[in-house]
Amino acid sequence: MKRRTFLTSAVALTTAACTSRPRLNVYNWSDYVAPDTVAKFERETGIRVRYGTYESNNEMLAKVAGGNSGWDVVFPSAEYIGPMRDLGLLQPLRHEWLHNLDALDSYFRFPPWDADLRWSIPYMHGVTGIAYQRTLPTVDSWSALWDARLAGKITMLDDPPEVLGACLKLLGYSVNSREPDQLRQAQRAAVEQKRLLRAYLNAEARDQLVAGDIAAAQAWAVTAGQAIASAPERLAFAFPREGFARFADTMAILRESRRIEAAHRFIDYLLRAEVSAAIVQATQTATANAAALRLLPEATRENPVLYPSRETLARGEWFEPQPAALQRLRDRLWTEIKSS
Ligand code: SPD
Repeated sequence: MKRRTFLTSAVALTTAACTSRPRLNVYNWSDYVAPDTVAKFERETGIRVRYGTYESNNEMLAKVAGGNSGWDVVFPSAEYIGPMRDLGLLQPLRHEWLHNLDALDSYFRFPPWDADLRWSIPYMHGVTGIAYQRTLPTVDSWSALWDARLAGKITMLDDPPEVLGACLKLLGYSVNSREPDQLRQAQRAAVEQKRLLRAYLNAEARDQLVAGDIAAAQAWAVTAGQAIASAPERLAFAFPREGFARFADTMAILRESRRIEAAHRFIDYLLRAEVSAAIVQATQTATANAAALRLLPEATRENPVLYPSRETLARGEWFEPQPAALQRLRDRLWTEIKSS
């Protein structure tokens, strides 16, 4: 075969392969789908998925902020939706392609951060509290994470709003405080705490809790729930009496995406009650999907770490986006905490 003919055939073959097998790039938190969720979607739709995971909003944002990351679908926490939209990073959603929207719990159908779900679809939710070893005396306050007797066996989340939020709550303030003086007091509490810390950890805290290397950890309910499921006799979760943050992680499509239809198909697939229920069973998360919840066994629906009572939840606060100047102050305080 002549070189020119060969090249033409190779290009034709490659083009055929690309057009016959559409692709989608999905970037999600770790442990947020069941082991077979993506493979089943690929089999059902013929869409090939490149699936990557991250451990924090900042990690995701750092990748996608430039607008040419190559990812299509991401899972930002609720308070990141407004800022990401304002930075032009998000694609408006086409509800006519989302046939399973009615599966959502009525609260999450009209959430305060994106009331008409124009930019994001709620996926999972939870609270941030304290995962701890049952051998400790009563843990019911953020002050447990400042207990010098636990030095070297305490971890905090590697997440600026969460750490500042816990410090603000310890001091009796809102996690969303916009008072520079309160934020500076919170920073001092974080710096003072640092000498007691083993590390700032997100998902990695789970295995260390199970192994007994961590005595008490600031943890997302989902991570704590997974750890507790592995060692229920040894681990427990506290909703601190001073109050705590609530989080909702959402599904969104990046403005840079050239695979908008496939991206909507993936989101709609995750909204399907059976798919969502299987994810919740496999990952021990709290879902925003009411239809999925109805399919789950009572023990899952009534897991008090994932689905606490209305009274307990009333002590929580959703994170809110911050005005730009205060966000810059918070970023600076966090950098100083990390480098102190
Ligand atoms: N492994 C999944 C953990 C998801 C936690 N999201 C929490 C966001 C808090 N702002």
